[in-house]
Amino acid sequence: MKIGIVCYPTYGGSGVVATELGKALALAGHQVHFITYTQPPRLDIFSENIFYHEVSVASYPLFEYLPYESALASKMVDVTVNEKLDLIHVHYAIPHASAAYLAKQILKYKGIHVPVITTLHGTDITLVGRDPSFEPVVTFSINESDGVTAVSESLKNDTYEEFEILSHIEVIPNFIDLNRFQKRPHEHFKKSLCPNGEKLLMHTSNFRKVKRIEDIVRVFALVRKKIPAKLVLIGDGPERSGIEALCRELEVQCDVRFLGKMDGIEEALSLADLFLLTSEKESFGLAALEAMACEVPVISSNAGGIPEVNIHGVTGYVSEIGDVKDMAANAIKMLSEPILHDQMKANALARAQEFDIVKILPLYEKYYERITSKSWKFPKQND
Ligand code: GMT
Repeated sequence: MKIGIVCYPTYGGSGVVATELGKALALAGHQVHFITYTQPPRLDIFSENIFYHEVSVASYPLFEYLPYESALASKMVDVTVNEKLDLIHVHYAIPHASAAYLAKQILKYKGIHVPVITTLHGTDITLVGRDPSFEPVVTFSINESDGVTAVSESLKNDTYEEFEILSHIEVIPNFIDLNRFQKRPHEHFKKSLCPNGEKLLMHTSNFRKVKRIEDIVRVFALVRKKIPAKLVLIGDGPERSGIEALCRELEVQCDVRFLGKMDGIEEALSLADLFLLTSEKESFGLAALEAMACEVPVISSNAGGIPEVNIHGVTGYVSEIGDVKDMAANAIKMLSEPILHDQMKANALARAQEFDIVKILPLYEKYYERITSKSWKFPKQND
């Protein structure tokens, strides 16, 4: 199949899922055309089946806001016509689903029909998409997609609750490449971070408000009162300077390391004794799954789809959003009972294996077949 993938070329989240999906599809023999405004960070391989088409927006003094959506729709038209795409798969509804709708209408006039699949990832529904400045367009473009998937049951339910959706939403969970994400014990690195055998707590994210990173620091401060521990925070974003200030206020700054944005995150995750994810919104929690694949149990909130990934009492513990005391108590319990900790590490890995890309890829392929076969096709002009 010839598949166009539209996504945000960002570290983490929907961009990573889209990129990894495209790479796996290419490996399975499909031809994959990425359409984004810059090369996605994880599109770091050479493959004869992977193509990259950059969207550039011409600037003009009149444009206070660059019309990215129009440029994206034009690029989708161009790639569909010239590469004869069978399908366009857009990740994150805003503005990809509406740009795809526009591209589809333009292609119709050229006698070409290309089905569009929209994958909902989270904040496109639970946060940004609900805003009145986007809601009508999001609702319309979801309903006009030929296929719609959500990355968790929770996100599917939120979508039906928040929007007037007339179409079926298929849940296809996020996945993990277990060849890449596996425990790689580098004890000398651990020793440099935790020279006196301290326990290592870790978090990775884009440091946005929804992640409630202040809760992570507060949990850590409580844990550190009982157990010698260090905290490593990976990633960067708008909340970082406030979090640095909080570390100083709680007098834990000497035990907290900020590592910034990292490639090869699995190397760092492998060192952790525990992963923290305290978000107030999280449609899935890919970061937690990546940690679990590296045999790291998770202390998390119960936001959105997190409990579908982190099983309470099995792969870690789940607490109410903001219940810092409960999260800290669970972390202390886990870290002070070696048998329990070891069991949870093994359970975390076993749970992660259920999301192995090898198991999830065929779900996408079957879904693609279903959507393309039900779509009526215009005869292609140059075939
Ligand atoms: O977590 C973020 O803020 C990034 C965001 C994105 O859209 O890139 O991530 C969302 O999609 C990920 C991949 O499907 C999910 O694992 C995250 O849970 C989801 N984030 C939120 O719902 C806040």
